[in-house]
Order: sequence, then C-alpha cells, then structure tokens
Amino acid sequence: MGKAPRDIWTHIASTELRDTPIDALKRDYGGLDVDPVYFGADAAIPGVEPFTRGVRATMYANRPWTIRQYAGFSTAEESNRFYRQALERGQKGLSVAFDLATHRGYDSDHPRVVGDVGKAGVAIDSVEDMKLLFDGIPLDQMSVSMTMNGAVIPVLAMFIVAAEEQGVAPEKLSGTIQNDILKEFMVRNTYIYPPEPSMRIVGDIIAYTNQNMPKFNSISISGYHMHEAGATAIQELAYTLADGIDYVRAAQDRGLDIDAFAGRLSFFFGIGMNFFVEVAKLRAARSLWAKIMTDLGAKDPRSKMLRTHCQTSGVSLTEQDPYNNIVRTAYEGLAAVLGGTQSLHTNSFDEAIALPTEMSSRIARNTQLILQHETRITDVVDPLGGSYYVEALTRQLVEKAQALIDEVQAQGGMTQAVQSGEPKLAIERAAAERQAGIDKGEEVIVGVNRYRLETEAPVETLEIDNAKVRASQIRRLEAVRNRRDEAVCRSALDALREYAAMDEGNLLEAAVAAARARATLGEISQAMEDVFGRHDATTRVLSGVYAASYENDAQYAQVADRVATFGATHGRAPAIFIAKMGQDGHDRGAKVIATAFADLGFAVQMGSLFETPHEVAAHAEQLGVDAVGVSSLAAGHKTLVPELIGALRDRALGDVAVIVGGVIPSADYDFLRKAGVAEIFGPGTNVLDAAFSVLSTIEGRLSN
Ligand code: 2CP
Repeated sequence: MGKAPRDIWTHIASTELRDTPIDALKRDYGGLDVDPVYFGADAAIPGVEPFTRGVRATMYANRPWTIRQYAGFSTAEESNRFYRQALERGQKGLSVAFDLATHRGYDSDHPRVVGDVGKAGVAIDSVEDMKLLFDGIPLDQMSVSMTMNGAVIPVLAMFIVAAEEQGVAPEKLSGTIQNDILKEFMVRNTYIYPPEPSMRIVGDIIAYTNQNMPKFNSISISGYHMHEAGATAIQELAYTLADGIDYVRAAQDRGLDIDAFAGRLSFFFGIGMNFFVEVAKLRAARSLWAKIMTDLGAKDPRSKMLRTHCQTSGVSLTEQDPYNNIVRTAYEGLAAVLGGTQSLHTNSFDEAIALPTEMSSRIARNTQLILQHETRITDVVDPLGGSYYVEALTRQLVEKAQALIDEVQAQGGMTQAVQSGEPKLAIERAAAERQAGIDKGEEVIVGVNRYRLETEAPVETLEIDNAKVRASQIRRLEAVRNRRDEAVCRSALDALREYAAMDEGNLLEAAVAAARARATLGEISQAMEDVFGRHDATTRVLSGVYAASYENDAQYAQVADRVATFGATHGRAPAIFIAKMGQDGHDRGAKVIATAFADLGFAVQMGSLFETPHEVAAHAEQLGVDAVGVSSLAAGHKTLVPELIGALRDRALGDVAVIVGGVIPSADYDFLRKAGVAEIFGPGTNVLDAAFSVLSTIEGRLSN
C-alpha cells in the first residue's frame, strides 16, 4: 500500500520548514483548533505533482507570498526614493516599470519619444541611470523584477553591470525579467524586432542566466496582458502555457537540458472580478503545466512547478466612483491568494485615471498587508481545495484550455500562431463581446452602468512633468557620451552587431560588455536593429462582432439608423481615423471602438501603432476623414494631442474633429478642450453613446 497523503505531505513540509516542527503551524482560534492543511478523498497533496493545490507543501503557513508592487516613474532618482520608502513600509520585493521609450529601445533624446519619456515608468538610458535606480538597495539581498521585453538585452545588461559596480556578482542576483516576447506580438505591443530574432533573444537570455545567474528567473510567461486585452480565462490559460511550450523548445533547441533551466521559468497572470474562476484558473494552470513539462521530458519536480506572479486587473478599475476600485482590488487580491500565487501586485484605485499617488499606493500595499496579517487566510494551505464548485471549475478549465493548447500545437505552436494573427483576433473578439455585454447592462459594473453617481468628486492625481524629465535625461546622456572611451564603446557595439549577424555567440554577453563601456540603451538596441530590422505589424479590424451582440437591440438600431441617414444625406458614410500615437501600444480600447463604429456603419480606418502626430495628420488628409479618434493610455496626451491639432491646422484640416479616449485625468479635460479637442471619452464610456455623440459632432461641423 502507498503512503497516506498526510504522511507524504508531512515529509515534504518538514523539508520546507527546516528546523521548525510542523505543530508550530497549528492554530487556536479562541478554542477552535486549526490544522495547516486538510485533505479530502481525492488525495491531492499541496507541494506534490501536479501541484493543483500549490507548489509548496506549506505555502503561506511557512512563507507568505511576496508583496511586490510594480512601480517606476519619471527619473531614476525619483523612482529610487519611492522604492526605498515602499520597502520601509512593508513591501518585500521590487518590480520595475520602465517608460515606453525604454521599452521600445529608444534613448530619451530620440525624436519619436518626445511624449513618452518618464511617463508610464522610469526612463533608463545608460548604466548610470540603472545605478541611480538601485542606489542604496543591496542587489545581493533584494529580489528585483523588471518588466522588459523589447529592449530586454540592454536593460538586463545594464542591470548586471550596475550590480557589478555595486560589488555584486551575477550569481548573487535574484529576481525576474519578463522576457516574454510572444505575447507582445499578440497583445502588449512593446516589441522591437520581428518574431524570429526576438525568439533568439529569449533563448540567449535563458542560456546566459542558466550559466551565470542561477537565482534569477529567466522569464515571466505572461497571461496578464491577454487578460487585460479581454481574453477569456480559457484563452489566457491556453495561450500563456502554449507560449511557455515554445520557450522551452527554444531553449532545448540550443542544447540546454530541460531540468537545468525549467526551474527558473516563471509565470504571470491577471486576476479579475470573477472570483472563483480566477481561483480555479491558477489551480488549473499549475496542473496543466506539470503535465506539459513531463511530456517535454522534465524529470525534476522543480521543473514542473508553475510559480507565478499575479496582478489585479487594470481594466476592472473604473474612472467613475473610483473608490470602488479599492474594494474590487481587495477581492481580486484575495482570489489570487486563494489561488496560490507566489507574488502579488495590487493596483492603486486611481490607476484607471493616472499614475498612482503616494496615498493610493499606500492603500494598495496595505490591501496585501491586511490580507497577510489580519485575515488569517495564510494559516491554512489551499483552503478552497475540495470545494465542489472550485474543483469542478478547475477540471473544466484544464479540459478546455488543453483543447485550445492542442489546437495551437496542431498549427505548429505559438510562434507560428502569433504570426498568423489568429490568437490576437480571438482575444479581440472576446473583448468586443464583453464590451457589448457591459454596454447593454448584462454585466453590471457598479458606479458605471448601474448606481452611477450624479456628480463625481475629483480625485487628486499624479502628473509627471514630461518635458522636465526629458531635459534631465538628455543632460545625463550627454555627460555619459562625453565621458566614455569612444573607441572601446564602438568596438563593443560592433561585436554585438557581429553576434547578431552571425547568428552565434550570446547577445546578452556582448551587450554586457557594451553597457560596461557606457553604450546607451538606444545604441545597443540599434546595433541589433541594424541586423534584425524593426517589426512593423499590420493592423486588422474585426467586423460583425458588435452587431451580432446587439441583434434586435433598439438603441443600437437607432444609432445605426442615424449613421445610415447621414450616408443618405451626404452620399458617404461618416469617416473616422483611429490613431495610436507615441510608444503607447495598448490597443484594446482602440480596437473595440474601431470594430463597433465599423459595425454601426462608420467608415473606419485604423492607423499603425507608434505613429507621430505628423504621420496621423498626413493619414487624415489622405483619407479625407471627418474625425480623428485618438486612443491614449500611457499619459502622452498632453504632449501628443496638441501637436496633432497643430499638424492638422498646418494642413488646413482645422475642421477635422479630434476626439480623445482612454485614460485621461479629468484635471486634463480643460487643457485638452482649450487645445481644440472636440470630445473626451474616459474608461467606462458606453460605445453606443460615444458613437451617437461623435456623429453629432461631425454633423455639427459639416453644417457650419
Ligand atoms: C516560498 N519559498 C518557500 C516557501 N514559499 N520555502 C519554504 N516554504 C515555503 N512555503 C521559497 C522559494 O522556494 C524561493 O526560494 C523563495 O522562498 C522566494 O519565493 P518565491 O515563491 O520564488 O517568490 P519570489 O521570489 O517573489 O518569486 C516569485 C516568482 C517571480 C513568481 C517566481 O518570477 C516573480 O517575482 N515574479 C514577479 C514578476 C513581476 O513583478 N512582474 C511585474 C509585472 P528559491 O528561489 O531559493 O527557490 S508588471 C505588470 C505590467 C502590467 C506589465 O507587464 O506591463
């Protein structure tokens, strides 16, 4: 007879606890005796393959999850001050947010990033910035996660060199680099190079960290951005794990032994408001991954453990009645923890409007501290294990996600699927369907489509003086370029370019030498771009999804009729160009609007990502549109929108209505209106209302 589940568990738990006796984990709640774990008839054991009940036997009873808040803004000095304060106040690990210029491989003085520098994260141009970012933070003790995918080579190289100059060798570094490029092509859009060289970069990083940084997680395979783009739980699970399969294969293809590197693969999921589905999603993810890794040849149980970071959902936050977001985030955080996450970020309540303030970040951090210290949910491992509902949901997610993974595998894997654009379209379809459900009131959002306030009190928001940050970055860049040995720097960059061209040698290794020689982020990135080129994605807009969701809906029919009447009167449909400017790649909102407006009868054209205001004005002229709809989610609106209006006027297109949608603080509405913006739509806008209103604006302009 095999060992009893409790005996197996006790054996593993004792290893995790080292010298602490297991009985130390028992609790007495005022006369109620509580054990650290409970078992059912199914014999599923926490800490044992397939890890459905958690990757550790003792889970939070021995060590709680890491409170790891994602932050970074303006300059390295400012972000460093913020990190140090957060660590003093209970945060346990760092998670760096970089600005979009850095993500896309541009130095702060590049003309394409004027509106982006320091806005949605910290600007990093050289090792000098990286050293300031971690000043006074011992990198041999603090685990540092960095969200970087496009410019992953220069950023990781600069991190390694900054640590080296702090006296910390690479083998002592612990943390995680996101390094997940496949989902960038699907949803997040901060890629630089085409898919194939991008996959080589991922492989080089896994190989380098495997060799030199054994405590560092080489990748954070991310479903979060799919979740935020509107993916269903099944899609998020399946596409993320399918991405994981491709990364494992890429590393195996370069001769690495799966058990040598797989223990340092990590994951990242989004946690939304469907409480039990989110709990079950994490349980299902672990069980699916254990099986996938076994099939790929893993033997070591550590290779089969899906360890994950989670972040509460950004799109579940509302601009309306924003204090509700504190409650939403607390429930989402609870779901992540009951699902067994290793590390968690809880959003600040004002993040649907702007970057968090000190006060809102404190509440977000305290949400986790309260979960950890006050609720007592850390005392028992997988407390929902055995719930009829949660177990049934877990089984169903496993089954349905597995079927979708099989479909992707049948198409040749995720790298192939991403190039076909299919997963992206499937997620966009799910997003449009969900938006229609919200607009119709089928899905209730408190304070938005139900119980809406008559008047909203303004919330204090943080604003970054982007021009000031840019000026200070440019000064530092000049100093770095003036002080370095130009010949040494050039030859390091040439070596990197050669590695890229020869398709051999490790790119990260070459970039570390270049970073040491004070090559800038833009230069390191450009050296590889010289060989790989820059990826230019084609934008596709779905049709029919919105119309199908609104079949027989009276309000939809009314707006569609008005659009048709416009067509009959003017002999053409009202025409709108949907633009994404600057380095902001968040395109869910823009895609939903494009799909819905096209279904309603508008003539919709959508631009490429990352355009400049002048490029958008040129499209508007060429297409002869009535309106330009700007979608802005990365805080570039105050720089980019006035520039667009100026560019339109320069082309004598002053009567083209400029409409702005996305994350716009209400404090900026006046500024934008004075600059000439016709209408502003924040998060939570009903798409039919928006279409009605845009049509009225266009008609108003034409009749003047
Ligand atoms: C954990 N440990 C334990 C136990 N639990 N030991 C004994 N008993 C236990 N019960 C040990 C682990 O084995 C590990 O040691 C150490 O404690 C740390 O635990 P961990 O679980 O590995 O936690 P972590 O260091 O915080 O790492 C968590 C992740 C990592 C998920 C593996 O990849 C991570 O931190 N990811 C964060 C990613 C992130 O910040 N992303 C931000 C996304 P050993 O290491 O010795 O085994 S930004 C989002 C935005 C929106 C964006 O992307 O755009």
